[in-house]
Amino acid sequence: MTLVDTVGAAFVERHGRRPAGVWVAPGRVNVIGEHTDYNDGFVLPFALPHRIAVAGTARSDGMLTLCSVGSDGRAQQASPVRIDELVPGTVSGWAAYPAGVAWVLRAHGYASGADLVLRSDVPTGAGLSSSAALECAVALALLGLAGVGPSALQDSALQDTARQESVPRESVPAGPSRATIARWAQRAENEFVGMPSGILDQTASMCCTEGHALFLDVRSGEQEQVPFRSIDEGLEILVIDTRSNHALIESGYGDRRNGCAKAAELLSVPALRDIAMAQLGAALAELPAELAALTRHVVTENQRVLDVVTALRSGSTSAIGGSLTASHVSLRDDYQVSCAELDLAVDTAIGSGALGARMIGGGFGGSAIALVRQDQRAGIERTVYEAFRSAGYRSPRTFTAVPSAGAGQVC
Ligand code: GAF
Repeated sequence: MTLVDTVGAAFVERHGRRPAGVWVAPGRVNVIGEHTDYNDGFVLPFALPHRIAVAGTARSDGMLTLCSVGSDGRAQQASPVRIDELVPGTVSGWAAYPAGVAWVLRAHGYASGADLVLRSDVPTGAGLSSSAALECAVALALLGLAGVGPSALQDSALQDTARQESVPRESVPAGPSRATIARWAQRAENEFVGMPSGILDQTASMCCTEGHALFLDVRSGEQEQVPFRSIDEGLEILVIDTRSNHALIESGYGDRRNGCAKAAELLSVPALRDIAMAQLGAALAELPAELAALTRHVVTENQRVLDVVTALRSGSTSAIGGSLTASHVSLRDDYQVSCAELDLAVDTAIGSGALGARMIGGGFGGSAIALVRQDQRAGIERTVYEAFRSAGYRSPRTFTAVPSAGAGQVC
């Protein structure tokens, strides 16, 4: 059974009727552009085929019920909440993400109640953006049940998804754009859940399209779908989920974000995005060492995104390996958000033939990606598993990442 069939069946089992619709939203890998989003910079994610599916039906009493079905088929039911009584701090755990989305949508006039059943195959805690996928899938479900759809839905993405699932799609009246829904989902995470994340993950989930990486200029909001055809060059993006998760995830992220804001203030610019490569030396001289290191990462990482986009536009995926590895070194040494497991994954992949590799996401655990030749992938995976075993770490999970469709309604 597909993810969509499973969530539909779980809905019928729980509610005794078919759902009015099923909506999906994917996790992501970020090719490059890490910790640049909250500095008004550039990012380049692509969507994974791994998704969260939400089956739902509207309720007329303003209540939101949530049930999450695990891969073992076990259901976790959250306490029902009344949407017009939601305030930050009233819901905790996984249910805070969907409740936060309902809270934001209510502020924008979309306040209908709903029964939602969720099922995911996005690995959690792996730095692959399962939280944003959850927020985006729930946002689309609640909007769809309220009778609106995002006005800028790229039908190609939807049709791809519908085709994969072989199910028809209902059309709904236009509503907010995909980029707007991404911002609403981010607001739910920032203000309701309390995690000060940037806009990378939600935009990736809402706006990516099959076969492309999404080049996003966070300041202007401008987007470009850049063809990501590594396969034409016999190359793959191998994801190595280290299955490590260190305690610093939230505090470390917030500290770096505050550090960047402080550095921008000391340099009298609105954001570190405003420091050009040519000004970097002079800027660093004005900053205390710790803030200089953060600034060096952000400024050089923005340049690496531009370099990678240039290479991809000219159809040369093999040329991006050096930038990926340079990004990892910068995140490890200057930004200090890597960890022993991520470094081992990256070093081992490169040592066994990868063209480049880097940690992705917020850091302190989670996943790395490696650009590998297809015919070397199995050998590189074996070497990585062996290195983790020798180091006494949990066995990692690996898979090849294929640029996939963004969020949409599938039936
Ligand atoms: C996390 C955040 F959610 C993103 O906004 C981004 O800052 C990323 O870490 C680092 O690039 O995924």
